Amino acid sequence: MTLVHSGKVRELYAVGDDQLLMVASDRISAFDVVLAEPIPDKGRVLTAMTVHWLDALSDLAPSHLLSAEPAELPAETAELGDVAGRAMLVRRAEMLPIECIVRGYLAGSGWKEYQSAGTLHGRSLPAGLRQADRLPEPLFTPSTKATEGHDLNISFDEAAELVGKETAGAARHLCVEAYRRAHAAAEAQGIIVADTKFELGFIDGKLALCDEVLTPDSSRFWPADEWEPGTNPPSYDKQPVRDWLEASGWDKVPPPPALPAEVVQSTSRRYVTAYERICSRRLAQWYGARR
Ligand code: PZK
Repeated sequence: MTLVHSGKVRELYAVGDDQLLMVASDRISAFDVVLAEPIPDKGRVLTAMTVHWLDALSDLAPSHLLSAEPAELPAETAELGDVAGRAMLVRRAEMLPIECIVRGYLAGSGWKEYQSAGTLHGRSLPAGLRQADRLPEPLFTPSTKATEGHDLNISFDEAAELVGKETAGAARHLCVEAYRRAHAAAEAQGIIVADTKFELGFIDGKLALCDEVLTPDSSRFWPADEWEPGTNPPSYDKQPVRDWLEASGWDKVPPPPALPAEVVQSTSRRYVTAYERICSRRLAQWYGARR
C-alpha cells in the first residue's frame, strides 16, 4: 500500500483517491523517543476509543470514519500483516491547518505560560491558580502544525486568519462541546481528561472530526484519585514507562534502555483499563482480540 504519512507511532496509507487507512501501532513514545518494546493492545485501545467517541459524538459532528471492521477493509490491507482492531478506513478530508486543542486544566505549556504571564493563550486567567488546577471553563487553545515536534500556540484571531472566522468559530464550538462530554464521561469513571487535541477537516463541505479522537495519545488522562493541584499529576497511561525510565538513570539521549516485561505489562493494562472505564466497554469485545 502507498504510505502517505508516517507518524512516530502510526501510519496512514492511501486507498484509492478519496480514502485512507489509518493504522495505530503498539509503539509508545516517552520523553520524545519511540521505545523498542511494543505495548500489547495499545493500537487496539486507541482505535476502539476513537471509534467509540466518533459514534458518541455523531450527533455533534460528522466524522471521517468509514469502518474499523476487518471484513470491510480493502483487500490490500493484508499486505500490512495483522492489523485487526487497529486499522480504520476513513474518508480523505481537506484538513484544517490548525490543531484544535481544548484545555480544562492548567498543565503542560498552558501552565508554563500562566506562570510567566498570568495568561493562557494570551487570555488572562484568575490569579493564584496552581499547576493542574481546573480552569473556570474549558478553553479552545489552537496551535499551528509544526512539521516536527512542537507546535506554536496561536490566538483565536490568528486561527480565524488561517481558516476563516466562521470555520474557526464552528471548530471552537464543536471541540469545546466534545471535550465537555468526554470529560464528564471519564470523570464519572475516575479519570480526568485534562486536555485534548482534535484534528478537523472538511468532508462534503461539512466540518468533520478526523484523526484519532480523545485517546491517551491525543489527550492528557489523569487518575482522578491522584489529581492534586500544585503537583504535576501522573499520566494515567504512560506513567509506569516514565517512572521506570527516570529511575533507570537514562540521560534522555537515544537510544533508551529496554523496558522490563513487567513495565510493558503494567502499561498495557493501564491502556486497556482507560478504554474500559472511559468507554464502558470491554476491549475483548473489540476486533482483533486473541481468542
Ligand atoms: C491526515 N494526518 C495525521 C499523520 C497518521 C495520521 N481524514 C483525513 N484526510 C486527510 N488527511 C488526514 C486525515 C485524517 N485523519 C491525518 N495527516 C493527514 C497523521 C501520520 C500518521 F496515521
